[in-house]
Amino acid sequence: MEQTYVMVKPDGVQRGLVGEVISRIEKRGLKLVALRMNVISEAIAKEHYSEHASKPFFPGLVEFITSGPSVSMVVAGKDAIRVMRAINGATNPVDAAPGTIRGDFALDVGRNVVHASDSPDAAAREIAIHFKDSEIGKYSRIDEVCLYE
Ligand code: DAT
Ligand code: MG
Repeated sequence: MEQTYVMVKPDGVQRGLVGEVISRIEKRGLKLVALRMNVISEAIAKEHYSEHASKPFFPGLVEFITSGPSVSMVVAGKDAIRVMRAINGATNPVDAAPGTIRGDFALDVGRNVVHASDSPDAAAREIAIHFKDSEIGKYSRIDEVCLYE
C-alpha cells in the first residue's frame, strides 16, 4: 500500500479542524499509520519546503508553518498520494472544489489548512524528514476486507 505524508498546519490546529481532517481521511478508507502533534523546527520546515526556497513566499511560509503546533501524519492506502491531494483540494482555496478540505474551510493560499505530498518521491522524502521508521505502525484495519477488491 502506498504511503503519503500529511500535515494539519498551524491554522488548522488553531481553528479546531484536526478532528475534521482526520475524520475525512479515515472515512475515505485511508489508514493512519503515524501521528504526532509538535511545533516543527525552522530547520525541518526549510527542509520540508526546500523546493520553494527561491520563491518570494518562502520566508513567510517557514515562519507560518513553525508558528505553532501542527499535526503530522503518515497515511496509507491504495493510491494514497493522489487520493490525499484530492481530499485536500487545490493549493489556492479559491480554486478548491467544495467538498475538499480547502474548498470547505479555507480562503487564502497562505492559510490552506493542510499539506500532502505531491508524488512518490516527495512522499518518501517527507516521511523520512518527519518520522523514524520505528514510529510508523504496521497493522491491518479490520474494514480493509470491505474496502479493497
Ligand atoms: P501544495 O501545498 O498544494 O503542495 P505548493 O507545494 O505549491 O502547494 O506550495 C506549498 C505551500 O506554499 C502552499 O500550501 C501554500 C504556500 N504557497 C504556495 N503558493 C503560494 C503563494 N503564491 N503565495 C503564498 N503562499 C503560497
Ligand atoms: Mg507541495
